[in-house]
Amino acid sequence: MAGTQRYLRYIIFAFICLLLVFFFSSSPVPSSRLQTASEIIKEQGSKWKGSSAPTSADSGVKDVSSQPNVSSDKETTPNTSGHRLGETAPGERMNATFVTLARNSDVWEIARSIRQVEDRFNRKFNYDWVFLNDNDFDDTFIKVTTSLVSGKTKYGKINSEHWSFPSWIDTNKAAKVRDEMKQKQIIYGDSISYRHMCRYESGFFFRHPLMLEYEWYWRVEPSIELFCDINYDTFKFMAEHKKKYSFVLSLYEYVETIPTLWDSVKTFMQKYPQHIAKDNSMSFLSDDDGKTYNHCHFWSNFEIGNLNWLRSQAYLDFFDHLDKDGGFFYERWGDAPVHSIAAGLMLPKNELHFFDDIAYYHVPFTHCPTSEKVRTDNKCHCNPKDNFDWNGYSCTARFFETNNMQKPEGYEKQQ
Ligand SMILES: Nc1nc2c(ncn2[C@@H]2O[C@H](COP(=O)(O)OP(=O)(O)O)[C@@H](O)[C@H]2O)c(=O)[nH]1
Ligand SMILES: [Mg+2]
Repeated sequence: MAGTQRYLRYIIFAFICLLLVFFFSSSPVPSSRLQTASEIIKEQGSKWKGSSAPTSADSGVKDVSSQPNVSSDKETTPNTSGHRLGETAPGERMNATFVTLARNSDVWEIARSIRQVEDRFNRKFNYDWVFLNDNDFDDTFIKVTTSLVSGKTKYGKINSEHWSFPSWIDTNKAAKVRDEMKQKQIIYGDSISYRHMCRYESGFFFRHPLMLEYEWYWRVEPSIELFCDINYDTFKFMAEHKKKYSFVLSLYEYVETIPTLWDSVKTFMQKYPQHIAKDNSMSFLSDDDGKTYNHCHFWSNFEIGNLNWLRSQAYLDFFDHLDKDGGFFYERWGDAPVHSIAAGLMLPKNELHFFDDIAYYHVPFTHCPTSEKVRTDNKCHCNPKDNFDWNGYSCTARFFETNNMQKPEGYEKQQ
């Protein structure tokens, strides 16, 4: 009997404990805990700027897309730009192509670049794309790139004569230079293939059989980004405004890679005065009227340009002259200063163009339009703080001064 009573006491005690635990853990009950599903939807709806909050008579879910102009909510901003996904721009196309030099191993990085170029520009224009390589492109490269490009894709192998040491180069001397540059930790200083690449981009890509049928090119490298919509035909712009060469970023070249380039340029100018344009951009390239090079150049990983100019006698004489001097191998001349000096000296300055509205990134620099209006009009997603244009290492201010162009509003704040 006493045992049964003890059990009863234990059970009552345990029951009281359970009641106390329940009381403290659930009291007081916040009213939000008791919201119904429709109330939750209503709350979410009022936080969503693009819609007006549903009234109590509503079901709680509204199809805002079917009534674009009826909202009284002043935070609603209807999209008034005329461009919609999937639209192809009407009108004639130019005789133009994208061109990319790449290895098979670059496939995923060039895929990223292509996707950006297509999304921001080429899905509306469907220009062709030529891929060049010193080896055969493999099936993966061809399959991936073909699937991404909206125009025709073409794949070319580079003639080995254009990707090897020319007969007049002393390969022992070149090897010694590479060793020295390696010691000095100069970027790509010990690379043979990088030198072939720079020489090829300087003197041969525009002569590849696949390129001969085109008049205009847009160079694209792996891993670039485009930040703004480009809603007009940039090739047509070049033609209509009589432009031959264009850029988005400019900077000072690493002097160790081109110690004698300007000497070679000066002997070219003496030998071929007929190739030098009267109204040239010498003040962009030199601070002492041509005695020395200030190392300013347009960054050639982005270029839109005229292939006939590169195939002109003037440019070919320029390239041959530089090539004979051997600096592609005895130093590490880049195609950026080579193209830039050629454009700066052999084209009248009004044939060069700065594409401010093509916002662009190639590691480690960004061009983001200074003007807020340009950025919003073109749906740009770059951070204006990243813009390199007015940085002390950029030459773009010098380009503006050479061409008496007015710098955009707000440039001082980005210096
Ligand atoms: N086929 C081929 N393309 C190359 C080679 N080296 C560089 N490239 C391409 O040449 C361009 C410049 O090379 P990249 O590595 O981007 O040089 P960086 O931008 O100066 O650092 C890119 O389009 C590369 O894909 C090479 O050995 N073979
Ligand atoms: Mg690159």
